[in-house]
Amino acid sequence: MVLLSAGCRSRAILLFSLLVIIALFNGSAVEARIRRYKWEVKYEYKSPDCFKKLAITINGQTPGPTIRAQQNDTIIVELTNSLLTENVAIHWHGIRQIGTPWFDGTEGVTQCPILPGTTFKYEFVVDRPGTYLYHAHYGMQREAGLYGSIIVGLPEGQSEPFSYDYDRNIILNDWYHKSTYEQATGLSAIPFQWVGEPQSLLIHGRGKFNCSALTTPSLDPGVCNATNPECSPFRLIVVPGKTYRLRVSSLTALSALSFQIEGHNMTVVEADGHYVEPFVVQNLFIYSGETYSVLVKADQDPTRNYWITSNVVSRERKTPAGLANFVYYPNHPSRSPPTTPPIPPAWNNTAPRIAQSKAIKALQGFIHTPPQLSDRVIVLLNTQNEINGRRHWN
Ligand SMILES: [Cu+2]
Repeated sequence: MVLLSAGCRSRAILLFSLLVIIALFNGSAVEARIRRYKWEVKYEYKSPDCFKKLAITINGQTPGPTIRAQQNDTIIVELTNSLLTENVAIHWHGIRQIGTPWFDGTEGVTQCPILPGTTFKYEFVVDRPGTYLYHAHYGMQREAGLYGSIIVGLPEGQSEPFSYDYDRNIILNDWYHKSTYEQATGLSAIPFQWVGEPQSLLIHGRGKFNCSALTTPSLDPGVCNATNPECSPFRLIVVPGKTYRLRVSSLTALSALSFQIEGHNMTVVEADGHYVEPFVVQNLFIYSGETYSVLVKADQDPTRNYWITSNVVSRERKTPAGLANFVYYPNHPSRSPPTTPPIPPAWNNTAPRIAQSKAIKALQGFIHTPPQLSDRVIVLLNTQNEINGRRHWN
């Protein structure tokens, strides 16, 4: 037993308290943080592909701001609905919401909608590293531009099982000139009225519609203006010799896409928030709701720029390619590549798409083996029926 005098005891208590404080402080330096966002969601006129229409923005942007966090951080989004006449809810796509199912954002299922003029606070933990998305889960607001990225890095001091110099992010989308209300009216009409192919493919919220192709030209030159800076192409600026981790995700309404960077291979290292055994592709096939990370090395002729393209696959191509620029620093960013954009495999060529699906395997060391035996079996029956002139899927 150790005997301490009163003065010594108080010093010991002080020392102990200090140690506890230091331990807590050190712990909090490497452990989870709280990341707060204040979002205002509203309708604004935007010209993402040079054609002016109402879009839904977050703090004036579509795609919305990127949420960047580290594993186990808490995300707090205070969302104010300024849509005036519409409810809203946001789904955090790929976030497991362990312990917080009420913040999953599926309106009518896990929460009441956020009413116009009100503010709702989402609060959840991002418990896995990787590339995720968020998007509206009310009506067809996602198709009106209410979506964005969630990027979750590893905690300080840990490193990914692959190396790169810079981390960049691109969201792909398709874009219709009809309002989501016109689209929904046709889709639910008897007989069903097909909405048709999208007018444009957007690369990180930017596309280029050929204004002279408007079927009903407008007298108002502002309706479609090819020189509007809002539709200048997205530019990914790269430093020669460096390797980029490019996070590519898609939130299309309809289109399956092929994504390509002219003259550059892409090494797939992550799919939907899981590390995968690396494999190399020229075209990355991506379906709505998917996310990938690819490694791209800027190892081509640095005196010129290159095309980044997105193209429809699975359906006959009626929408022009989405185009962006892969710019080698210090070339001028607005300098167009001297070539024509590369052509992806034919829309109905399924072989490379199947090959990509087959190549996706969990990375050794990161395999979550399912249990050998199931404790419960749930059989789901999917049906398609005509009921009162409408097609129903259940
Ligand atoms: Cu989703």
